[in-house]
Amino acid sequence: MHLSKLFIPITKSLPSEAKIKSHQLMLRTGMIKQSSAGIYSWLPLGFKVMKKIEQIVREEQNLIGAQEMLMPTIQSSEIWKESGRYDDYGEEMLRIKDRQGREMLYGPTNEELVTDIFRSSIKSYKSLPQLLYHIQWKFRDEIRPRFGVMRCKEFYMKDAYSFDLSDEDAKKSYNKMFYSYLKTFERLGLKAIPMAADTGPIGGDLSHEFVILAETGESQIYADKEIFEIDINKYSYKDESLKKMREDFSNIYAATDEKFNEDKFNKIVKKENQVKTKGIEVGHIFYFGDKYSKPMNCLIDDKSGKKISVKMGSYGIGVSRLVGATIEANYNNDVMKWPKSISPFEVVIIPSLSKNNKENFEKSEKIYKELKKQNIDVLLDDVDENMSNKFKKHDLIGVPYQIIIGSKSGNDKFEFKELNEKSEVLSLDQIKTKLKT
Ligand code: 5CA
Repeated sequence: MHLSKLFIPITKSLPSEAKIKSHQLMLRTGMIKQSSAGIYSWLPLGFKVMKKIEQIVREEQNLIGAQEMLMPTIQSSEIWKESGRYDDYGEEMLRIKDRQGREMLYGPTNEELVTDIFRSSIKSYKSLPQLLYHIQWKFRDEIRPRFGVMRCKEFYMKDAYSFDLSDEDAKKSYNKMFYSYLKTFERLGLKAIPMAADTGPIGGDLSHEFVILAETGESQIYADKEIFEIDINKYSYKDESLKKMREDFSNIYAATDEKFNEDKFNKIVKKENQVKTKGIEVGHIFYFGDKYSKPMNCLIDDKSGKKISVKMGSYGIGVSRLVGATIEANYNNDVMKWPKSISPFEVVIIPSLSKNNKENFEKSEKIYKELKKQNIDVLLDDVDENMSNKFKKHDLIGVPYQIIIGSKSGNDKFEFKELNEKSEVLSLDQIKTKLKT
């Protein structure tokens, strides 16, 4: 892509309504545009990053055998009345009437709808376990939408639902998802810590929030610093290993505000290990047994032919929130550096075009074509602007690698720079190898 053709409305000024760095950066680089309070359009740059995050989330879900589907955004109130949540959900639910006067709603989550789908087709323990997910827009009429995509009314979420015969099997599904989340966040370049959490309107008595540390986070967290040192790669998807992983995590104190117990914290965590800080919740998993299946009459035959309520859990990842959370974790001293796995482009070519430097321009075009041939997603900054402005702009766009065509580049060697690192002069083959590793 040539920068001059890219729809990327960069603004110089700092938007006054934006209080945290992710919101500021996303508005400044034209990743999003507010449409109304808590509702955003995703412009090409932001959309590209969000889609890359979505794809990683999808791949990790598929890896554990979760099956992708797509449920609608608009739901009927009937099923919510069956579960008893229609009234409980309160004003956060956007309620709508269709032309026949039927009560509809914009789904804030999908426990009811997926239970309805499941009960209409699965009747026997033989079809269990099942793990279904979709990635779909949700709507919650938040009283105070803020911080850009972090807390908005309309947001993009991956939500998965597990169906099992027994509590014991259901805990296995929970553990599998727990580990899958750790792997997902690791691929996104984030260190997410699972914390015992409250279950709120979703319900149940087992729940973990996955939180990344950030001063601007809305969750207050308390943890033993040892939890940050657990190496997740020593576990695997085998049931025994997953059980061990859960034990390892639950043996070290980590809790959000609602679950925090000061006496317990002081008693079991050494003073020098105590971490009290803020974090961003990027995922939340729940085990709630038959909270929905019972009132909704979602029954299956067990091995002896007895009808029992299926045991369910639900598992959410805030895909759109993750764009903001990744910025909070990686934007420092006016420089944004996207993790390679989700960067909007793999590399940017920045030629010095002062006095209409034709030679540099042609050189850049040649490199651009070469990299494209190799399937490298490359951005070429063909805008006629001085280098200092260009660098400032690219510090914001945050593509992690730059090829700078200026005084340090020769005919077949080019200045190559990783953001926040020193540059080196390399051949195009060396650059390709660097980008591929
Ligand atoms: N049904 C369950 C699990 S699928 C559920 O809805 N869980 S949740 O309420 O915790 O939401 C899941 C994730 O969505 C959260 O961890 C968070 O990352 C994201 N999320 C929730 N509310 C918002 C919001 N208002 N704006 C942006 N992201 C949100």
